[in-house]
This record gives sequence, structure tokens and C-alpha cells, in this order.
Amino acid sequence: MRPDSTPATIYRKDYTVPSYLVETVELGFDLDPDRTIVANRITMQHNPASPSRSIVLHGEELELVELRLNGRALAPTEYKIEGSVLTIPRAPAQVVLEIETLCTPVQNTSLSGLYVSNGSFYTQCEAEGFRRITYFPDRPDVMARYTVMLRADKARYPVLLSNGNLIESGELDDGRHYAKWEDPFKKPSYLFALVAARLVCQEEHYTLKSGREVLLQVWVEEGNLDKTDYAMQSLKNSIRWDEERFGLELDLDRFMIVAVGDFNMGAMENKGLNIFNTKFVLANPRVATDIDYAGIEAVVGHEYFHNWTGNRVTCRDWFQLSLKEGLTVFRDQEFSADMIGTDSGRAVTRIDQVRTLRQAQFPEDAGPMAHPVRPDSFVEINNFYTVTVYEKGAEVVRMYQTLLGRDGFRKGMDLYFARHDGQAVECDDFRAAMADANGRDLRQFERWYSQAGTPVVSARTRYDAVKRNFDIILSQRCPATAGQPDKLPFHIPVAVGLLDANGKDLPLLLEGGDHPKGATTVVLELTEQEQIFRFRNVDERPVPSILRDFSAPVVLEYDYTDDELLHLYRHDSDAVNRWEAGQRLAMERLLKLTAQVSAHGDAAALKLDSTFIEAQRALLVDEALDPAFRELALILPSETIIAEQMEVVDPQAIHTARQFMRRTIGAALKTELLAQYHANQTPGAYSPDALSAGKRALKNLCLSYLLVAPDAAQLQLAQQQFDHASNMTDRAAALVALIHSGSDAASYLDAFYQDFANEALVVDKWFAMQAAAPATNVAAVRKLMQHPAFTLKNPNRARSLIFNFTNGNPAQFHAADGSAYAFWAELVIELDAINPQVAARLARSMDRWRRYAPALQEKMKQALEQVAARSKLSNDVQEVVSKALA
Ligand code: 0A1
Ligand code: ZN
Repeated sequence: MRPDSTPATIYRKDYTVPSYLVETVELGFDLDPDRTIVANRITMQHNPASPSRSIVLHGEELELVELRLNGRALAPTEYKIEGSVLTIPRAPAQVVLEIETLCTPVQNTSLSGLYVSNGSFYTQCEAEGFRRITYFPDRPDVMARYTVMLRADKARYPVLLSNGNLIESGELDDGRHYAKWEDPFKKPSYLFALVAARLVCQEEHYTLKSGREVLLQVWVEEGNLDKTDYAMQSLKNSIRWDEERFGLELDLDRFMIVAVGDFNMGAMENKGLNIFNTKFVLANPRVATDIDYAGIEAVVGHEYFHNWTGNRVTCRDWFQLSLKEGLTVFRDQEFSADMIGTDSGRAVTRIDQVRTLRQAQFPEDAGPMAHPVRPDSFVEINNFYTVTVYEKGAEVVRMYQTLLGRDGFRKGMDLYFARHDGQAVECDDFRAAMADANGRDLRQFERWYSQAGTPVVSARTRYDAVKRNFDIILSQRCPATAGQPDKLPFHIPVAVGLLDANGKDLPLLLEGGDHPKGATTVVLELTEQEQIFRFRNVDERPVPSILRDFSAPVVLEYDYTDDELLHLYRHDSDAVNRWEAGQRLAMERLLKLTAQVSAHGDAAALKLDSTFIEAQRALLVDEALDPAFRELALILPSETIIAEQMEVVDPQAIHTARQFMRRTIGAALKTELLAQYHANQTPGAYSPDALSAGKRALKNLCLSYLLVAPDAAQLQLAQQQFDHASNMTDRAAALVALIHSGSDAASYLDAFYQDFANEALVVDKWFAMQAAAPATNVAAVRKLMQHPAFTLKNPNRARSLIFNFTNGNPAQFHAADGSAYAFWAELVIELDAINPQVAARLARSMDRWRRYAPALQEKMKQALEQVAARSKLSNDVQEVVSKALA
């Protein structure tokens, strides 16, 4: 902390190479919740590329017992500790450091470093948690080989795990035992992990394509072994997929997944010892929904894929985080899409990705925390594990594939590994590999990494019937973001198709294009501020389908008429744009209705045109379409996404307008909704496959429409589904529908809680459903916080109630009296003392405060100032609130 108590900003441009490189690390742990002794022996040598002869080590919350250099204990005058940096000046070229420290895992509620969860030990070292375990050059460009000796009480911690291979284990005195692990690969400290716990595992020997056999394990607490099958299956699928799609093989003999109930994020890719939030491991039909199953597949894949993209090739510094995260998210997205295997399934996953971008990334890119995919500065790196670095980063990687083709992308990946295996590199190195492997100039593409903000692509068209030319004129702009008032043009792939009057794709002939003859989608490369693209031999004015498959993370402006949108909604062969046409039709109406509610204060005079209703009816009953697609098409844009379209956000009006629209659709399509509800049942044994999940999704969407303003029969439908559901997807959907129907759902909530009181992840759902219910105001949330099952200490639980209220219930969170803002401030402060990372995420619920009406703005500002004025804030929260207020 600097004297004025504002935490320091770290800049990418200030990067310097490490002064010393580490060869080997030997760690000895005497694990005790109150007093863990860590003995650390590091061999290091001076880095010839560095002018400095000072050894720089990081350490936090550690008690230093002894520090020896080349066998001699250093006196306190021979090194200095300033904040979290320990410096040993004028060190020799070859150094062996021996460091003994103490830490107190049981008091570590931040869940970074070594901590205790349900009586067992776990670690989380990314990004800068290793320094809470021992002194070390805790930066990702210092890669070393690790040997780890774990010692602990055998009865309490029968399982001792760390990275790599188990090379020795045995008994010690006093009921203690030990295990020694050796990781054959060099790695940065953030990939270190240990687990000392009372756990059981499902294990399997698995044969790689090469014929080599590996041991796969999924470790969980006793009582959860009935919930590990899907994670294990997903792991095997991931291993196979990476072999087939990218030629990448598992490099270890043993790969472990461990589930822990207290975890800040989704999971962590520690080398050979992935540690997971239980939410992304545990599943059986009774407790997990289809969405949970999909999440497990994606996260197991994600962490596994990191083994190459992140671990074998890692990041030079944390500004390069998207090098591993954007790429690995792209890989897990492609994995999930390939697991479904059909074109329509692939499109459904793509639509989900677009929804996430609009729901979370576009708002981030337009708010006070906006940052480039490769940020230029940060105060607290933990605040930069964002949707921009992850999801927009994945979009950036996807654009390489769109520009270079699948084969070209694969060539780029191969070159990337050939060049950089075992190295810590930059986003620019990845771009260079893509460019060089394909002989392409991708210099302008760099702007996707350096410029924040969501580009807007604006399209105009003109048709010349005489010359039979159809021109698409594309222009681009990008709004200013903090520190970046002016933007240069991006290199934007815009995939385009043209529909004829029958809705058929026209074979395209792009002037100057080199696409295959007869292609019906071509990728236009927009690189200038404005460009004209001419299609020849076009016999009639077509309807353009622009930005197919959402080929770039941009906002597309085009003055579609309703008729054109309806045409696309009925016919577009590109499922993403077909869905998009429906979203545009809905959004136009939602915005109009919201404005009317804002002006008149109620929904009495609102009307919804039959054109839209009929389009929805036609889509709903179109059995040629995937149920999963129909479900997505029938979901109206969320309240958050609607809010993003408004100059001045009126959350209650949005809610009223959207509810009106849902009620009207529900009433008008009642017959079809009921028919589809019955037609999409999935009798028999539960399976999470995409087709079955899609049917359930559609069926449950029908149910939710039927229950917006239910009659007795409709209520009974939901009640019966709740009572007889054979899986959590259907049970939870019925309960949510009942809660949202406005009828008294208390007895169902009670029954649900009674059934699942011992299933923490289901109790999370129980809190989450209530938090997001339209009737739940801040007083109700405070009451739920008094429930014996509620605690702020467990991140999943805190998020389930608090975040689902602040982010998932905008009409109540933005109650006119500002009471929920005061609640937010209280909670941010209280959480900050427990877990700064979780607190900072909550702090971000206020990001968009400047977009609300003045009366609300004023109250939000007060709440932000109240938090900012606290003297003992973490860097995490301080960065978020100060940027919000800036
Ligand atoms: N690298 C992990 C995400 C992660 C980041 C930070 C954590 O603790 C502060 C934990 C996990 C991933 O991308 O899955
Ligand atoms: Zn990741």
C-alpha cells in the first residue's frame, strides 16, 4: 500500500524479465490447520538476460522462520521485506535458498493459497496464491520442476495428493503419514497444488490413442461417489477429443480431479491435479439439472485442455491471461459442440455463447471496468478473470478459425506448440504462429487484443436490378472506453448469406472474392472504416443475412424491416441468424412496450401485434426444428439485455413490459404450448444428452409460459410435474414456474428443501430460485440470510442468494427507495473481510449505475461512496468501486 493508501497500478509496459531463474523446488509440508510448516528448497541461477543481481521473492501472510542462502542463515540485515516483496541484494550467480515459513490455513477464508474446507486442506495458487504458501518468485515466467513431501495426520487426512507422480509414501510417528510427489514437467508456481483430505475416488485405467495407459481419478467426499460418473466420462471424452482435433496427448501417467465445496471459481488446471468447485463435478439425475451436466462437461474439458494451452505453454505475465483463457474457452466450446455432433446442436451452443456475451461481456465492455482482452494495467489481477478475457478472448480465437479455416487454424496451433512448448509467452506469439503458419498478415488483428469496447458494424445495402448487383456497405466504429477515446479499425470477419424470396440461399459471387463456386456463405473481411462489398448475378433484391454464426463479437446495425426479419426468422439456413431475427423482432417490441410503461406507469394499455405472435406460434410447432433451438427462439431477451439497449434504464418498466409480453404469448399460444409440453416429455431413464435436454428445455419453457397467469389446470400441471419429476431438471423447472406464477409456492419450497437439505448444491439452487423471484424484495433476502443453511463464507452459497438477487432480479434490486443498494454496500463490506475476490465480484453489480434515472443514480452513487470510504478495503474491492466512481 502506498502512503496515500491507494493501491498501486501495475502496467504491462513495465514488464522486466526475472532476475533469477529457478531450476528445482523441493517443498516439505507439515500440515496442521493452525500452524503449517513449509520448508522450501529452491535452486536458482542468475538470468543472463537480467541486469539485476537481486533475488526477488513474494510472500504474503507468512511468518518467516529461517532463510538460508547457499547453506548460510541470512541475518535480517542481509535481505529486506517490503510489503509482500522480499529482496536479497547482490546475490551470487548460483543459489540454493532454503526457506522455512509458517502459515495458518484454518484462518484463510480468502480461499487463495493453502486453506481448509470442511476439515481438509486444499490449495488455490492462481494467480498469486503460491506466495501465501511460501516465499517464491511468484510469477508465471519462472518455470521450475517441483518435488513435494506431504506429512499429515493419517486419520484426519488419509489422502495426500500433489502434482505429477506419487514416488513414495509411508507411515510416520504419532499417527502421521507421508507422501512424496514429483512433477516431471516444469511449471509456473500458479500451477502448484496439494490436497490433504478425507476423500474417496472413482478411478479408471484409460488407454490413450498411442497405446499408453494412464490412471484417471475423480476424488470426492464420502457419500458423493454416486455423483462422479459424468465427470469421469467427460474427462475421457476430453482426452479423446484433444487427441483427435488437435493431436494433443495427455503427457502424464496420472490425472486427478478433486472436488471441493469452498472454491472461488469454477475449477483450476493445476498440473495433473485439477481442483474443482463441487458444482462442476458432482451430478446425478436426482440433484443435477441438464445445465449442470453441460457445465460439468465444459469445465472438465476446459481444465483438461489447459494442460496444453496454459500449462505446457503458459503466460509470460498476467496481462497475457487471455492467451491461455481465451484459447481454452474456445477449445472447450468446440469440444461441447463436437460432443453434440449435429449442425443444429452446434448452432444451439453458439446461440448460448452469444447470449452470454450480450448478457455479461457487452455490458462489461461498455462499463467502468472495460478493458482490452489483453489489459494494459491492473490493480488486482484477480479482478481480471473476466468475461472479456475469457469469453471475448474466445471470440478472438474463434475469429482466427473463421479467417483461416479449420485446417489453417490447426496449422497455426501446431506451429504454436512447435515454437513455444515449455515456454511462457505472449498473445502476440499466438497471433504470429497463426499468421506464419498460414502466410497471412494479421498485424491489424492485434487491435482485438489492445482496444477495449464492443465494435459496432453498421450495414447498408443497395440493389441494382439492371446490373444485377447487390452491394453491402459495411462501416465500423467503436465507442470510447476508459483511457481509449479513439479507436482504430478492427479486422472483422463478417459472414454473409443472401436469401431469395422463397427463403433459399443464393449461390454467391463476390466481386474480388476467392470463395468456392456456389458457396452460400462468404466471409467479408472488414478492415477499413468503411468498405463496399459487391455481389454479382443477383436476380432479385435479396434479404441479407449478416454476421452469420455470429462471426465477430460486434453489435450489428442494419435497418431490417419487420418483413425482412420475419423472412429470416422463417427461413434463414444459418440457425444463429434465424434466432437473431426473432430476438430483433422481440427487442423492438420490448423497447416500445417498456417506453409505454415508463410513460404511463402500468401495463393496462399495452398491446402485442399478432404478426409477432404468429411467428412465434409457427416456430413453436415446427417439428422439423430441434426442440433446443425452438426453446432458445421462444425465450425473450433478458431484462439485462433489454436494459443495455436503453439510454436511461427503467428496470421496473422493463420487467412489466417483458412480463406483459410473456403473459400475452402464453395466453395466445396456450393450445400449442400445452401440446408441445406433452409432446416433449422424456419418459424412461434420465439421460443428459443434447436431444433429451433440448426436449426438457422446450417442455419447461412451455410450462413457464403457461404459468405466467395460470388457471387451476395449469397450476396443477406444474404441481404434478414437481411431485412426480424423476430428475432435477424437471423438478426445479416446476418449482421455478410455481414461484414465478405468483401463486403461493411456500409448501413446494419447503418440500424441496426437506428433500435436499443434505445436498449443498441443491440448497444453493433453493436459495437462487428465491433470490431471482419477482416477489423477492430486499427484506425477503435479508430474511433468507437468517436461514440456518445460509453462510457468506461459502462462495457458492453467497452467490446463490446475494448475486442472484443483485444480478438476477433487477426490478427488485433497483427498488425506488434504494434499500437494496444499502444492502449491497453492507454485503460488499462484510464479504470483503472474509473473501475479497467474492466481494469484488459482488461490487461489480453496480457497474452500470450511470445508466439509471437520476434518482436511482444518486442512491447508487451514495452506496458506492459508502463502500469506497471504508479504510480497510481490499485492493480487489477498492479497484472496482474506484473505477465505478471515476
Ligand atoms: N484458471 C482457472 C480459473 C481460476 C482462476 C483463479 C482462481 O482462483 C483465484 C481459480 C480458478 C480456469 O480458467 O479454469
Ligand atoms: Zn481457464
